Amino acid sequence: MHDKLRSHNTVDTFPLNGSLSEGIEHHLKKTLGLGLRGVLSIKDAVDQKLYLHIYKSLSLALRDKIMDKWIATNQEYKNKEVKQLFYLSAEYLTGRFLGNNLINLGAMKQVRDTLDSMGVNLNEIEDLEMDAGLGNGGLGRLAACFLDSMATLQLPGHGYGLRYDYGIFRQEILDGFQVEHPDQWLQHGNPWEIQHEEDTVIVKFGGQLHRKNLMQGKKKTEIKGYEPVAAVPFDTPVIGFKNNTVNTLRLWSTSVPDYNKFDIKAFDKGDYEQALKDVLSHEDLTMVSILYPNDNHDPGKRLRLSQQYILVSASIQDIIRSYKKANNSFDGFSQKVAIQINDTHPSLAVTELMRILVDEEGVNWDKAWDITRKTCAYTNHTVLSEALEQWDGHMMKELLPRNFEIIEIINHDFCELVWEQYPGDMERVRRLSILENGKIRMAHLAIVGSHSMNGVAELHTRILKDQVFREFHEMFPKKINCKTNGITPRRWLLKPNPELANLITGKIGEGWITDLQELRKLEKFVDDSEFLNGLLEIKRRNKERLKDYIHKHNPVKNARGEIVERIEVNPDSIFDVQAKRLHEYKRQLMNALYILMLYNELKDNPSKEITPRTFLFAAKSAPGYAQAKGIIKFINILARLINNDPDIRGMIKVVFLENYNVSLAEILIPAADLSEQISTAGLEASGTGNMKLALNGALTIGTMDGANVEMAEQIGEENMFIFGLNADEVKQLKSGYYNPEEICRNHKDIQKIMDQLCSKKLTSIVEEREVLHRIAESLMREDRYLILKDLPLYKETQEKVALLYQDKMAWARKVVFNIAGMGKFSSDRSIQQYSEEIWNLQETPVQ
Ligand code: 26Q
Repeated sequence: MHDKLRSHNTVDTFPLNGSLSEGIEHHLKKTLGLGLRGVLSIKDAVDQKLYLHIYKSLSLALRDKIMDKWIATNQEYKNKEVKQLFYLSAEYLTGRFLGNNLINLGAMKQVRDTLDSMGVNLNEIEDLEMDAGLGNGGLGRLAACFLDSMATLQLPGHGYGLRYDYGIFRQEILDGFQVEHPDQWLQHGNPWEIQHEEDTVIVKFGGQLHRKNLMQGKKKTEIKGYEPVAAVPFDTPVIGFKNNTVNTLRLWSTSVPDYNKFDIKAFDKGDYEQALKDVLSHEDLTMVSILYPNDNHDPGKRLRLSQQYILVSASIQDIIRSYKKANNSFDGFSQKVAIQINDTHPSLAVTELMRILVDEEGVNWDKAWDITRKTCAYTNHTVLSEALEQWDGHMMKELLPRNFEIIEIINHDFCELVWEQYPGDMERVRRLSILENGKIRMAHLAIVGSHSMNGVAELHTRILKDQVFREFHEMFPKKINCKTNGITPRRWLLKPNPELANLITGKIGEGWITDLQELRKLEKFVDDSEFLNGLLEIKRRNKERLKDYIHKHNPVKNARGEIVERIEVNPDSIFDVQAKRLHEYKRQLMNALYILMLYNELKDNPSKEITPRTFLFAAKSAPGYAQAKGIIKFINILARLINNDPDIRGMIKVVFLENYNVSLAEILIPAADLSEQISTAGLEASGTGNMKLALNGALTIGTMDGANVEMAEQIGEENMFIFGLNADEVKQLKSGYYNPEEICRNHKDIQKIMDQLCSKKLTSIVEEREVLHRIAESLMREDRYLILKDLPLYKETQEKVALLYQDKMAWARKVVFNIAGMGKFSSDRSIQQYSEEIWNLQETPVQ
């Protein structure tokens, strides 16, 4: 294996010395009890091949080492009485902890050497850890990057979330179809978390409201006959990069789950409710907790509402409990506490904070409302209407009677305000109202209950202001603001691409790791051929590492799961990567259709020479999203057709990488030459994979959408492959006339692929023909995402990509401008802006 690729040489700063071995041995012998079977040293564990135990005891030993910093950080925040930020998110897609913690602790080399001296390879130990996949995609990974940046910037900021028993499903591709398996990430225990039973809180569901009369005509509301659910917190340390800060990610668990009750067969069909309903009571239902595998789609399920309320109620209770330890009035609450609501999933934070302040702490309504709005801020991540959460009013009233009542009061007051500002405009009141048609529009609640709503890129924020929430913007012109997303350079360059990190550090020093704008200095070296060759060689080695991974871990499997074939890819070909959740608006289908067109050209011209290319797809589809699953099947039909056709002479290859997750991303992204960011303009709020790929030296082919627009500003449009309709043109076309059949009439190559999809040419299997037919039909009937419209320009642009790749040095020069332009897209910059413009935190170094 390419060991060099995974070691790195930034200077270690954390004193571990011999004490680390002692720590590991202590945990092997005593914590894990292996002393009883004769394991008295690490060597003994190695001899007995107890690698999982080595992983666990190493992690526990490291956790012991950071404990003092963790305690000191808490003390510092308490003593200085600094304002603290609590990031509320239903998702944290953190991936593995061990490698990342070693990097941030500055202990990677020592640990690698210590283990090497005992004949243990750290990489193999790292691979034993399960990913913490407590998120779907971009939103969850963003939350994880933000935690890393807050700790690195020495800001008092913590995460609250849910400790799902099952994270995002494990995906298998069998006979080209996606099959889902439950993700048992906790099956071997989790050495990074600490359970705090003493901080258990009770979350109340259902019940009846009772009014008590107090003095001076005041009333108090109490809930009686509710169903209590105990939420137990588990804390995970969030370690800053080579500083003393250790913040906390606190995840709530509601379960002593009975795994036997969980029907795994029904789970496979993607039907969570059914999987659980028959066998579990409502009480149990809220106890086994599962991540909903939908991204950008809200199925409106009751169980999901329960989860969201557990997150919100437990977290707000916890925040208030610790606030009260240091304060005896709520007057200064918003000077000490900030709450960031990550999409609308935790937007009940608004009503829960109101409920506790008013009902339990006796604060009067107007004052509580003032505190709530000054404390809360909301981030929007989507403009897709099917993703905007709306809860059924009856469901909410039954499950959360007091929170529902509070929504009614807030809405009443808010509608009155609208009416005052726009007298007589009843239609406007209706459009802005939180409650409409028996539904609660959670985004409206979040906007009204916060002092800030931010978009995640400039274009996205423009669309929020001018279109989706135009009338809110009119009423509160200062509320909507932009915080362009970013990624942490520690996990997305330093850790997964150590050779590139070293090459960069050799040129400009290691300042870039915590100040990514330093990368701009690389522009000086665009004519330095040694540097350019270095970039190309490193990319080549990263591609070989991916080639080995694919050969070993990504074989073609039949319906029974038997291996049919091992896949060989050509590292001299362009590695063309589209890795993201599968969604129609992201247009994986456009990429696939282009591949079919290219295949046709090669079949028509058997002697044609092209730039060899490997098309790599990685994507999970929501289990219930039939069209997306059909596209996965289509890509795999293409792969079978093309990879086995001798006429193609290996010039193009199609590979679907199964089970895309953070750990696979860390192998895939450093190996990419070309990054596919081809969403229908206006629909991808930001994207963050675009940033990760460019930072690792891939060139982008993309539309002017999300953060691509700002990347083009930083990198120079001439150093990217931008094509297609822009957001304004999409809007215009959608409101006017568009006939996809016309595109077919004018483009013979497109007409041909549509015919193929509807004919028997691509496959002889009936079930597969139906999949292809459905795809063709959706394109011809509506083509909602304007795939056929953009396809001709996409094809033209892909031809430019192929041409440029022939000139290695010209390609490498563009790579330099891409990496050099990525400074803006550090999550450190995003967090600095959140801190200064929304949260008002103070940098708080720990001694
Ligand atoms: C909602 C209701 C019920 C069940 C599930 C959901 C749900 C869950 C996850 C809805 C949406 C999500 C995730 C959305 C998401 O990841 N959005 C992405 O956020 C990124 C970070 O800001 C952006 O870069 C992407 O553009 C955006 O698509």
